[in-house]
Amino acid sequence: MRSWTVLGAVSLCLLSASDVLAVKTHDFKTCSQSGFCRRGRALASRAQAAANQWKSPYSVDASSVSIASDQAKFTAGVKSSLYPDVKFSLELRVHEDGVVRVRMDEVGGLHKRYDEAASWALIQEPTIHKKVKWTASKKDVRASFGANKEFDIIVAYQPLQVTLLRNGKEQVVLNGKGLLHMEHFRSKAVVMTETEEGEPKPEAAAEDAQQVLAKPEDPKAWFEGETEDGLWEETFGSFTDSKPKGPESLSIDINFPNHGVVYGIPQHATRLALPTTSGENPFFSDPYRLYNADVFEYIASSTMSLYGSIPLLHAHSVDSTVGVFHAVGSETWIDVAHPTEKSTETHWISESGIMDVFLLPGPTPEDVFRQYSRLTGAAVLPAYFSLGYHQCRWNYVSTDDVRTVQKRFDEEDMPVDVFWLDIEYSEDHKYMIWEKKNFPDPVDMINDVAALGRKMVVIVDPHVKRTQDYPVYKEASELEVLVKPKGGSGEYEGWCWSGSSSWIDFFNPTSWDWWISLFKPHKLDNGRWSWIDSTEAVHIWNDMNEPSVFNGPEITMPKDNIHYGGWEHRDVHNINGMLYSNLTSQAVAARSDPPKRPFVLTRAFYAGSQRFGAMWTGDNLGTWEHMAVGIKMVLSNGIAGMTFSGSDVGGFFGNPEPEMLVRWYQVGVFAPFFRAHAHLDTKRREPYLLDEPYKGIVRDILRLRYSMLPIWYTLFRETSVTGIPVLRPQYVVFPKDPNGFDIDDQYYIGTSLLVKPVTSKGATEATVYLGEDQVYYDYFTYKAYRGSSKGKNITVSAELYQVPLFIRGGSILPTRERARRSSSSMKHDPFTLKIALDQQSSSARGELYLDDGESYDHQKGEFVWREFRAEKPNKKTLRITSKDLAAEKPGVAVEGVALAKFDPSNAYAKSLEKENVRVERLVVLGVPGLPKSVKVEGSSEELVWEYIQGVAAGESKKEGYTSILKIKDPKVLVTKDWAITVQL
Ligand code: NBV
Repeated sequence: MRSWTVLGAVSLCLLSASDVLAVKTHDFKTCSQSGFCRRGRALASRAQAAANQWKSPYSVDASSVSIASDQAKFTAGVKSSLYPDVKFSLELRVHEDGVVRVRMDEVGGLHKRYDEAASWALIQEPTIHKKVKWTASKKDVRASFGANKEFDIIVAYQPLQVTLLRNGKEQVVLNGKGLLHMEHFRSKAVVMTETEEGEPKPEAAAEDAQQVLAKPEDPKAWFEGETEDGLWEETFGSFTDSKPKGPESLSIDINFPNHGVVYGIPQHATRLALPTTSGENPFFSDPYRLYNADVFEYIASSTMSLYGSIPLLHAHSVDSTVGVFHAVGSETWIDVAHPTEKSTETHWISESGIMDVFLLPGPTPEDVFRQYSRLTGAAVLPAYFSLGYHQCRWNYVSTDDVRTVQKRFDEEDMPVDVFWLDIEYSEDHKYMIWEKKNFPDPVDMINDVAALGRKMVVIVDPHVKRTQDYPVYKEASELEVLVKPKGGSGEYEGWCWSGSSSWIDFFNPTSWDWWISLFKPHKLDNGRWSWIDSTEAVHIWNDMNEPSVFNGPEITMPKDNIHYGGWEHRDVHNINGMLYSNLTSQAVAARSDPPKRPFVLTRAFYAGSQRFGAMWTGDNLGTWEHMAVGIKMVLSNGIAGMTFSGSDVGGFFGNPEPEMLVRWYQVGVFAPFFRAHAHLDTKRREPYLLDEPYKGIVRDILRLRYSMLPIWYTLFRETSVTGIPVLRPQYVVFPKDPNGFDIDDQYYIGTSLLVKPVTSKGATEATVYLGEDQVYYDYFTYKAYRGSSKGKNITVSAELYQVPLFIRGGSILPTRERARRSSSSMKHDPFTLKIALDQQSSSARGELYLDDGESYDHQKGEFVWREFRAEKPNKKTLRITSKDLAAEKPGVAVEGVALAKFDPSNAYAKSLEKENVRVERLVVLGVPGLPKSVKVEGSSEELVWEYIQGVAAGESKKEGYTSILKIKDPKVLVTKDWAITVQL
């Protein structure tokens, strides 16, 4: 193993990646190697050992409680009995939607704690409830809220404890176990000795000597321990963190006495329902760590940090779902325990920052999603092309290579929307500067790709090569917008792909307009550099933004580096990467006038990153285990807002055998972000290189994706308004079915499609859980399966060419079935409606949302939003209708704006009408008998239809091939209201 520190001036690109990048778990801290985590856990162990004797030293000063008369907010002073001179402030607010915000800070301390995490995560300052009133008594202050006053929030004074209840039942309890500890700022005690001449001098302590903190009988000893532990300096490997402000960690227990499962706090490679890390026989020995990190060859089951961090947890039970969001940007560790099957205890330990906890009261998963997205924003409505298939590898090595890959896709009739360029397109890894030898004609290449309606995505990493001939560095240096080293002067220098590098400090507002202008594909008036040899068809990939620093501690930036405002990197580490994708997405949008929707892929993320684009799960391995865990990670990212998420198809490392590659495509096709990618050292594996039958299977998978684009896009409209993720785990769709709480290898796309990708070698069958008494139709064969109200497993065939995908009875899905080369060529294609009748009522419902897919005109009302229904008004009639949803719900149609009125004949809708965009086929599944006639209402003409006899939806005991009614070309427009009547 070669260590980064000995690389010196050797340019990293001279070495092969596998040669230099043997980073393993020992490059990253465990809790016991991190001072504040160790202290936090030690405090928890002392509390546990002391059992009932343990008492939190923190209490609310009753005389200081101040209640705002006109709004649901109160403030109070908090004291710790251990440090009577130290002052803390507490503030509670109830928001309009019932979210409770709890903030605690140290006041008048030696330094200020970092309190800006929420300002980066939140979309706006939440509105405080006007009607909720706090009432204070001698022992607590409390308020009731909710439609029926079902929620109570109680702040007990002595000790400080915050409890949220619903209908008298405890939902969330803060500091119920007494682990709250906000380490106040203090001066370092200097132990003095004497020089030989008798002069006083500070004692030189041995590197790891522990200072006595308190005598055993001192109450500080039982709370904080007897010895100082890593308060003032910390060494890990060859790195020393100088901790100039000393200890400032924050720990708090957040418990859910009535919720037995927790989900969220991505990103970790583990199951969706988080396994325990403490209590009896914990599954993992370390807490879940949130510290954005570039972990090479990450482990498929671990609590180790990965590239992104979202401090949002869902706690779930059959009765309710609640959420906790802690707006903290520093390294955070979270222990999870289940003292009983029906309860959960969590312990959050953060290195710095204030306590800024949001309690999301639910009580359904959907409510929690809405509450969280009102805080941090919903996922952006993506550019339509970005939902297509993305072809990437490290690297397509020349402009001609890109052209050939495009040609091969077309020759093999494989649809694709985007070709990607990894770091080797750039000269010496100076991003945006083309390497001239192999990329002599970049604009021609981009135009060749764009001529066929496709796009390119090009990587722009955040490390900036420190050389004056790189305009990005030169200008950043002149503007003084680079991150500073410890002490706060000069430019921080570290190593990355570009050799000696610096990093732009996006916390510095001076960097913002400048960064945005760099991406303009034309010359700038101010004489500064801009990317003129690029075009609007280029979108951006932000990698390495944890940030990854090859010679830094834990492959990232030293914590004592300094950002704008004098904040240390430790305070903002987890937020840092989000600012990069935020600014990049603004830059990509601003290239055109009026702006167009940008596509930016980010590796690092934080709460709120969903507003700026997509993410992927980083450098996975080409193993079955990684394939399987990728699904769980994508689900987990989704419930924490990052719904536009996917994993590298094929696995980044390794050379998957054809069977594995096929299965990996079957996983990727059902992820919101669908991209194949591969490491520099791997063999080429573009899908057209496969032999038959694999090639044909993958072609069908790619075509399946394209046929389903309307479904994905319609779901993205919903998520961009409600925050409800596109992929929904079993517990989200069936929150009251405990059998589904642990299920994370199958999931729903929206609420209409159930998928169970196959992730094991040699599989020929799969078991699928149906959590309701409903009919499920095989998407491909239309075979009907029946669930049960108690839940039921069915076994289905899953040969290599098959992937278990079901349409849930009661749904209508719009698809576009004509095979095309890319999404842009499908714009005016007709639709097929797949109508899956419900078992009980033989009815069905679905939606279709469409807009131009690239501009922001949808925010001005340029779109089409339809509702399709199938209903049986009487035994003899089945009526299928299309109606305008947007006119009915103008205020909730699209993200960002509340349209007062919707014009159904807006210019976009007219353009579809002009092109005669219609429904060309309806496939009705489960029809209860041979129809007598099928007509469009208002017309006497009998439509062309075909009926295949089989099991009807309502024959609840029967499985097997379903009855199908195929209606051919009814010539009904997608923009118009219409009805088709089937006489039975
Ligand atoms: O830019 C090279 C790679 C990229 O292909 C990959 O997707 C990223 O996750 N990058 C990491 C840097 C080096 C990985 C060994």
